[in-house]
Amino acid sequence: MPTSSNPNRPDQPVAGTYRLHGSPDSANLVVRLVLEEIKTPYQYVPVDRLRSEQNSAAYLKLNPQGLIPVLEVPGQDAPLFETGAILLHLVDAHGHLGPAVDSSERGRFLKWLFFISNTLHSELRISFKPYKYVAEGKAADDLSDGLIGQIARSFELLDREISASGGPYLMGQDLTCLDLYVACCARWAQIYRNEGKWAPLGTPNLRRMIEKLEGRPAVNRACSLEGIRGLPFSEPKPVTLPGTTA
Ligand SMILES: N[C@@H](CCC(=O)N[C@@H](CS)C(=O)NCC(=O)O)C(=O)O
Repeated sequence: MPTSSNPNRPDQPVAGTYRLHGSPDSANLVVRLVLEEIKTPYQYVPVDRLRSEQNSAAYLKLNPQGLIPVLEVPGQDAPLFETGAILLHLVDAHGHLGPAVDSSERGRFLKWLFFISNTLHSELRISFKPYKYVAEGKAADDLSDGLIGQIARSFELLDREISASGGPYLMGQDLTCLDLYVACCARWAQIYRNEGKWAPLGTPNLRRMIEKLEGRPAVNRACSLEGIRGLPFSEPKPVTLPGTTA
């Protein structure tokens, strides 16, 4: 099953095909995991963060925030940005990795999707770049450390929810995009500016879930395409490809 059409020529759009704009191990990882699980073709368009390409005039037309990822979706009147919105669109468009609109599980799914996007992912982003908010040095270190304490509490909530749903996933028996999103957050909480601050040791249900994901072929394919080596979630190592440090 082809997963990435015309991967070598992202400058040549293929009609009717998704175009994912991203840089290695950025938030596009979550979208790529979902696209690979859905087994739908897509083109990957690299954004060079070392050259700050996300702030170029061309990229700002796709996402005026200058943030990665963007997904261009055939049939939509504008490119999609915001990871949570992209996931929700893909789940609904493909009827996969999340409950249907009329399902009794839909509300539970939505509340955790918004929690992961609005709280967990947002706090992680600030913990990586506290100097955007306070002076670099002690203030930035304190902010980043304070956030990781809050992030640890969010992972504990998610751990309890996996237990309450019966596991092995957040929604119970079925894998959803929530699990893939949480696993990426667990990855990022252990590396980059957060090295050594948190590990999924006191969250056994979460740990089992991320280890289970590491056995999935689609997860391994997506991670390999992002330049991620080894166990991506339980023993993450930063990627060393260009464009990953900004
Ligand atoms: N709320 C956004 C956050 C996306 C985000 O923070 N992207 C980072 C990469 S992981 C980015 O583009 N950073 C570039 C920059 O800050 O200039 C989403 O969920 O998509």
